[in-house]
Amino acid sequence: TPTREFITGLPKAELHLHLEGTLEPDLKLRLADRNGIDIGQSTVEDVRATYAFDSLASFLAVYYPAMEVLQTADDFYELADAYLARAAADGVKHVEMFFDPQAHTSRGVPFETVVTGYHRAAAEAPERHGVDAHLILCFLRDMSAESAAETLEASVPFRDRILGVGLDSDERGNPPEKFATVFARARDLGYRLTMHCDIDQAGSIDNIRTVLEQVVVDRVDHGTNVVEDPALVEVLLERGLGLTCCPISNSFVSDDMKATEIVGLLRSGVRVTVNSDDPAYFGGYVADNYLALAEAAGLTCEEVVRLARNSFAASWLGVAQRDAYL
Ligand code: ES4
Ligand code: ZN
Repeated sequence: TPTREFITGLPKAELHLHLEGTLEPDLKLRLADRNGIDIGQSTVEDVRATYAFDSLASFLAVYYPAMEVLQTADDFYELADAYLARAAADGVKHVEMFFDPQAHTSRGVPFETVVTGYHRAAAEAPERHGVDAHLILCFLRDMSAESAAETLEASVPFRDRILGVGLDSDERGNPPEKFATVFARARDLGYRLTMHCDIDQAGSIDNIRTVLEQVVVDRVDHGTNVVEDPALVEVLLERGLGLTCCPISNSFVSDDMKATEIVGLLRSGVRVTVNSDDPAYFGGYVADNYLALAEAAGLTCEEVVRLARNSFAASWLGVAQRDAYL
């Protein structure tokens, strides 16, 4: 069985990581202090005690208010730089990181401030951490399609700093087709497309069908419920489409890691990848996620190598760069 050292030593790409989900309690306290914001907790233990969830809704109820401590471009820079240092320690060589501009613009922080800070960290990452880093703009699906459209237009002056767009937050009642027009426009702007089809959310198999057949995307975030429909698994196989699975996150928002489903898909040849989602909140960075899945499902070293290779194959690196890792 693969050890932590074996997993850390494998070059990996991380493709499902929310920058706002990397806010560790110590940085949260430091930013709150620097910006004069009372968050109601004063020690790392107190903050960590608020990071206890048993559903997506209970997680999001802690996640969004915590972002108040992020105010300046330097704050966003420090958050992303700290994550990139941590990812490098796990053997991550390439990362495509989600960020939620509407969670900041809706409380008065300009779009430009967010992108400037995050992009500076991404641009410095090859030299500082040996990591190639890119940004994916996520729309909050529980906000309106009009708000997503405005956010997309706000991104246009920064489009050379953004690799693609995604869709996150509360999936219930907010299916992919709500954003069909916005995603069509994003494709025209040259962005790559991905969407969350979360674990066990109401209608998630219907939403997976929609993103394969109607609002067609270049990757699917989570998507593990696809096991419910073998015909859709066939579509994933035909297209070589990547799934960005997050085992430890699953165990918080669902009843378990979904190891059987994830590994079943891997063994059927689906381009399954392993990622950390919101590591500061769910308590595991990417190597922890590989290790948890390997232990739960009895993965061989060869299968762990396949997961790592899949992460580059499912990335949006150019073909030449990608092949250097495969
Ligand atoms: C998220 Cl676990 C999860 N699901 C949906 N949206 C999210 N944003 C950050 N983490
Ligand atoms: Zn996610």
